[in-house]
Amino acid sequence: MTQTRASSKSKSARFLEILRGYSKVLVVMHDNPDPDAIASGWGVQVLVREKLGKPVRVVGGGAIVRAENRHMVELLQPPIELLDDVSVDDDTATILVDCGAEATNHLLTRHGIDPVGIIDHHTNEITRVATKFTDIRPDVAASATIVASYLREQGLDPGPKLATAMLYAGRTETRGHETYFSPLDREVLPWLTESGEPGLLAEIESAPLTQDYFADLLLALQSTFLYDDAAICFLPRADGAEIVGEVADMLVRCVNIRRVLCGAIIKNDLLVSARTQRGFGSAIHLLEATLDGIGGAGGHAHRAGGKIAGVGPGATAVERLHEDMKNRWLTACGVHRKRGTRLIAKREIVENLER
Ligand SMILES: [Mn+2]
Repeated sequence: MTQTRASSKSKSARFLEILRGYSKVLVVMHDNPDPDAIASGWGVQVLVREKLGKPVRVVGGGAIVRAENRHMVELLQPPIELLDDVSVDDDTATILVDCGAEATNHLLTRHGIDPVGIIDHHTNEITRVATKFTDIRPDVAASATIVASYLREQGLDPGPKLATAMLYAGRTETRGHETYFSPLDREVLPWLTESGEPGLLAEIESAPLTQDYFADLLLALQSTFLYDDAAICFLPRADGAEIVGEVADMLVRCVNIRRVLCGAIIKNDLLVSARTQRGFGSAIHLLEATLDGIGGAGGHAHRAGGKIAGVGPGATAVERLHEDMKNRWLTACGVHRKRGTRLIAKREIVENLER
């Protein structure tokens, strides 16, 4: 809901006022935190530490897999912790950043803890959970923009590393057709640029890649099928969860592909990523329709991700799941074609191997 009565107090002032009632703060990022979640959590940590002097931990579940994100963490050293478990007492203010209370991909949902506050920019957010503080702005490119605006309101200098993290968050969130800036982004980005380091940004973006990454990529491209303008790729192998989204980002750049679904089984889950080109449907809506009744999805208009938990073992179960996902995706996309064509012709792949 939008605020109906204009408050004389800034958002950041109200946020800090609520946190004053607690002795410590636990900032929770979504699982497998991305640059936006990391930069947002870090920003809240600096804000609370500087203004209230209270202890703050920034935590998230899962892992950081994407090479650029790992490199970002190495270079910038954000004060984040990756955990499997959290326990929270009444004196701890839990703040969710970059995801909603009802999203399934964070530690609080899994432990049945309601957040005290939410700072986020994801769409389709329903908040049945009664939070004391809610700042959800789907029009803003990155959650980090919102947190940066708090620092700015409070007259705090982010310093070169946090500013770089926040700039990188903005960069990653404006990729793949999510290329909009709200007035707030336009206001905050030049301010962050005053402190951010272009050299560090460049280093992050050319992060070293493992040999496994190239193997994942090669086999993914060989496993991509086109059904009219809708593509599907089930990665035969995935060294980490993030390759799924990266392959989707790459494939949606193909001139013949307007919509793409990528998936890979990691541990016992099928992780999926959907991408759409601008003007060719909403990735989150298509993915929600695809996973209806079998899994959960989250994301934005042109970039979305989801998961089907507990995929049965064995090649037959996997085969059946792929077939089911293919049918669901094509139905969601309104594509009637049942036989796909390969992105790269099999003959070419085989000939190349025999050379
Ligand atoms: Mn975000």
